[in-house]
Amino acid sequence: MLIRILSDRPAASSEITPQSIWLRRRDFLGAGAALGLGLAPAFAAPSPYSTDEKPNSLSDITGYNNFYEFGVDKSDPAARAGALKTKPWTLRIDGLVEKPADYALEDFLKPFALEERIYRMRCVEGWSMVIPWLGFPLAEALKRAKPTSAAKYVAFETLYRPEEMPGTRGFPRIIPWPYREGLRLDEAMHPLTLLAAGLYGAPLPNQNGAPLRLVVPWKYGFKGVKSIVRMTLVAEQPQTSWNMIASDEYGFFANVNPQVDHPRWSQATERRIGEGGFFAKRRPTLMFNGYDSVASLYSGMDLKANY
Ligand SMILES: Nc1nc2c(c(=O)[nH]1)N[C@H]1C(S)=C(S)[C@@H](COP(=O)(O)O)O[C@H]1N2
Ligand SMILES: [Mo]
Repeated sequence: MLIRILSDRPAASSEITPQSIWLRRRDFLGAGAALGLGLAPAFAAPSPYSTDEKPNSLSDITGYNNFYEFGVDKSDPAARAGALKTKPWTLRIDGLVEKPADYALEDFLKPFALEERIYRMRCVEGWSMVIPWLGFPLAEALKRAKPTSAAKYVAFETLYRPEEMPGTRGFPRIIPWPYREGLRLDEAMHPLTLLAAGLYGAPLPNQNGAPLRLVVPWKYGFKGVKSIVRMTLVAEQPQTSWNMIASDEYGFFANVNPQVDHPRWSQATERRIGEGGFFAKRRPTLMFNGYDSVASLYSGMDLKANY
């Protein structure tokens, strides 16, 4: 399924308007599926989970990134993540599961059908984008690993390979590497939560977290751990990088919430990347980034205390 949808080459921002080609290809594949040609179902119909908002351009998505392993500027990942070697890639699933394993990434991906999901993404810094991911629900991968009844959370780790990651070599260390994130098991099992292997119909560019990254659209972007090498099922809430650095600014839940300000700025509005210039109007930020179906995960919880 992967090879059927993905060419071997990541989307490159140097290509001429690849997003317009992508839009035409989607029409074409949709028509093909309607004719019973058995084309990739991912493109047969828009996912009910997708937003109908216009996706950001490929150059915005691949040129304005946070990936601190490659530097703290938004342009650093595009300039420096080319050094990251993503083949071969091993993914470990361990902890409280019946089937712990080290997978070669190709083997890990084989059972899953990639689906296109166009998601709104909101960074804690106050900007947002719309990104056409290619991925599959994390729940499917977790079910295969068979979490035991003791598993309550999933802990994620990014690759830590200083030779290829200039942002990890300096002092002071910005982040206690490897970059770590976590989800409560019910959040991890929610159908909106994706493991993404691609965007705009092609494999993930390195700066977006190749070869596999997490996407949780109702949470601030920092929960979306990139270039994952390990997922561990655990009983206790795991440590997460931003929570370790500044727990008063970045909580474990990190649900998008316009009513809970960051201690240093308001979260009530956001700037959509690619929209107008300096005077472009900011948009109101929506509770759970507009993904209301997740509200039941938090019923009875004080979302001001659990930010
Ligand atoms: N390993 C790692 N993952 C990371 C980050 C990072 O610095 N390192 N930054 C996070 C933040 S703050 C955001 S907003 C998103 C950005 O993803 P994108 O560059 O694909 O838009 O990645 C998240 N995942
Ligand atoms: Mo972010």
